[in-house]
Amino acid sequence: MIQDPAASPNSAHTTTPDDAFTPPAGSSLWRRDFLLGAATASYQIEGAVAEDGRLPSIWDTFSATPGKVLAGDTGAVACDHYHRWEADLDLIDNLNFEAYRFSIAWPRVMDAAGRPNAKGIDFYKRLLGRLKEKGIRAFATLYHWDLPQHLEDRGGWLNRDTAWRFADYADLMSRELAGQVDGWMTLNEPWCSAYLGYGSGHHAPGLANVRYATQALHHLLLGHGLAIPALRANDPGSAKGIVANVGRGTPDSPSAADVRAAHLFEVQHNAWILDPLLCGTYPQDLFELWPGAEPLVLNGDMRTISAPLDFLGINYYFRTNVKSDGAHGFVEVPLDGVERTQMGWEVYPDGLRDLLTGFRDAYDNLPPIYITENGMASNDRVIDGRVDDPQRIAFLKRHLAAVDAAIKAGVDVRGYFVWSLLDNFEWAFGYERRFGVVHVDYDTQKRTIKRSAELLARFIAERRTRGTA
Ligand code: IFM
Repeated sequence: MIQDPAASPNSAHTTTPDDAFTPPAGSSLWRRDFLLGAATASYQIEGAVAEDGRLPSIWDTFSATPGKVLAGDTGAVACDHYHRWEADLDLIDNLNFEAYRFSIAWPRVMDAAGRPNAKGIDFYKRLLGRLKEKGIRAFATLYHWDLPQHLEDRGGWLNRDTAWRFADYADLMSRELAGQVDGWMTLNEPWCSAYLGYGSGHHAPGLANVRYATQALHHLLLGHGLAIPALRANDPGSAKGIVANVGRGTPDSPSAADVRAAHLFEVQHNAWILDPLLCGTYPQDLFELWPGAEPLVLNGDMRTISAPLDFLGINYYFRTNVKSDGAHGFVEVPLDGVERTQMGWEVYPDGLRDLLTGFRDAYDNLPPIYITENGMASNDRVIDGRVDDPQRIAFLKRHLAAVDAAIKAGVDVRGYFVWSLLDNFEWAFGYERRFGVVHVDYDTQKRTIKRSAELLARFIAERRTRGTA
């Protein structure tokens, strides 16, 4: 159902030329086949962590550990989406989003012996059924960081066996949900799972050793590579991909040392993930930064990891300005006088365009791309029943323009998902940071559509009538 929330009788807003979302004529965003959607993740929104047979995940354990998450917040209730999913899907529909990216909670759908948990699986069947009825395309991520705790107890991603357990899980889900998913995404941001989870300790499971990070990443990617053939066999009609968070690194000065530092930053954030997936090798420069941290790689692993993809999901948020650390690495030099978000992240849309064109040049076999996450946190408040979020409106417009620029430069970008549909549990930052285009009052669970969502919805509706083929 196409609706224009900005024009609803309850809306106090009128669209002004300044905040209207409308891209210029000639923008590829007018193409009706360029998907516009919203994204979420299970642990960040579902709550209901002990219901219907769900097992504990590493994030339940980590967030219950004092000092790990701001204000001691946990995902125990989150947005209570497990109980409110129908209303949330109505919201997606009313906002005219054409696609919904969500993740499946592994600990909800399998027991500790690897057997299916029918109640948990049914939740996702109902969700997918309703999306289909509404004509909203479904993009399902299999792993958005909520590893079952019982697998962590056996070494988690440091244990090679976890890759096979992940493949079993992918096999089960693609048999159960075949025909209902438009796009499968194996892993969300393996960089974060490996580096933040096992290298720096800022995320679950909270281990801090760079050698753990490279080994964990190898096993994550191996799990991805083992899952792809299962997804292809069980659900041939869907597209299969993976989601990488990517970072733009810029040199603090034109000196060769700083230019090299920026290169190393991007090796550590981007090539570490994309080279094995797209070329079947790890970038050797990485081990200049992290001497002695080469993972144990067995015969055939790299071939498995570099299985062909139907698409690549790219998550982009900010850039990092760096200089040489005087040895083999880089250090961040925060820039003064630049616009930042509630996260302290610099607003830098050109970084998205530059990374996309750079990947196109670096990888002959770059698959079609979806921007699977982009958005920003701001300290949004409900005032007189409405939420104005002008910084987000400008942010989204400028990043969508950067996507258009990349498309015009020849990069095959097929769609864009705003992060996030709802304010939600922002990992180590708890509920303080608000990324949603819909505000959530965590005391009452009331959802309030922010101005950015109204304007996006209005544009999508307009595109359905005035868009190009
Ligand atoms: O909230 C996260 C999401 O889970 C993964 N990508 C980045 C977002 C904002 O930090």
